[in-house]
Amino acid sequence: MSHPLLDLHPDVARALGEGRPVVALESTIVSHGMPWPRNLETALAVEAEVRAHGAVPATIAVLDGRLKAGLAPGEIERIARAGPQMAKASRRDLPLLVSRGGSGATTVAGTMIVAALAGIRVFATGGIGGVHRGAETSFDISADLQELARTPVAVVCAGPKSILDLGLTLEYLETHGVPVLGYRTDRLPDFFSRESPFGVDARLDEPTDIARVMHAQWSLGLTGGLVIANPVPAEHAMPREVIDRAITQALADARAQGVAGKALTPFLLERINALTGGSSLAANIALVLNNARLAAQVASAYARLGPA
Ligand code: PSU
Ligand code: MN
Repeated sequence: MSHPLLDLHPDVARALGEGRPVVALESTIVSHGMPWPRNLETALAVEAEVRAHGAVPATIAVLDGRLKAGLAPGEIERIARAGPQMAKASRRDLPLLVSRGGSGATTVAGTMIVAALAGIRVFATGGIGGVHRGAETSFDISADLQELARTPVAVVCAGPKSILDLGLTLEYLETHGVPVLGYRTDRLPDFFSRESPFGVDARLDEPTDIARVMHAQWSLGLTGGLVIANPVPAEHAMPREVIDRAITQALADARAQGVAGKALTPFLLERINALTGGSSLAANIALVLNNARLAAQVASAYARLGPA
């Protein structure tokens, strides 16, 4: 699909025109989710993983006022080098960046919006935003959830990170009619570990089964997205006590320093990386690659089903 504010990378435009599989990738994970230079290495490796599994990667961002679906390596490097200096672009930030000619790295919500404009239906990331712990007083609920409620893109992730309130996140998704599908699991993975105390709506064991649910959802005119929860590979899962201790400490630090709003999630991610001495970074990289692979398989299966 073309839009006057959107630039499609030529490879992405060609694949979409020919009905071949494309996988959207977010850029906040590059700017705010990982430190330089591992962020650049990972972003390039994730693109390669998508290609190796038969799909075309479309990393999404806003650069100099233009929405971009598919970046050149130099553009990914620009975002990676800028790190947290780059604006974090969710739904409410897009109009400001576009009107000012600004640049921003897109969150899950921002990426879904641009992917949908481009006609891309599958998106791979690490973890989604959700309902924060204490949201009953802070009202901090990620715009990612509202986007999943309204925008037709399937998001492959390793589950919501347990910095969030997983139970409330699932309640929100249920209220808004967003299916939460477990890939080869009955339990909701919580990013660093393969299982949380919560279940998923359905377990699906093959990418084709997932593609069929997407196709049915959109054929029915149900316009929102889906969560495809793919557990971290077993060899990279982190011991529950280690990660719980880091999360408790990170949340206490955020409270003590009065961190809130859009700064909260990046602050918690960075603190957890620091407190776990880099082992959480290794897990993060492994699970993003794992999600890129599944997303490429789902996009391929979805492309075979034809338009919904
Ligand atoms: N959770 C993670 N890793 C991430 C993010 C969340 O485990 O990188 C990023 C994603 O870009 C997500 C955003 O869309 O944080 C959510 O931010 P907020 O809670 O401010 O909506
Ligand atoms: Mn928030």
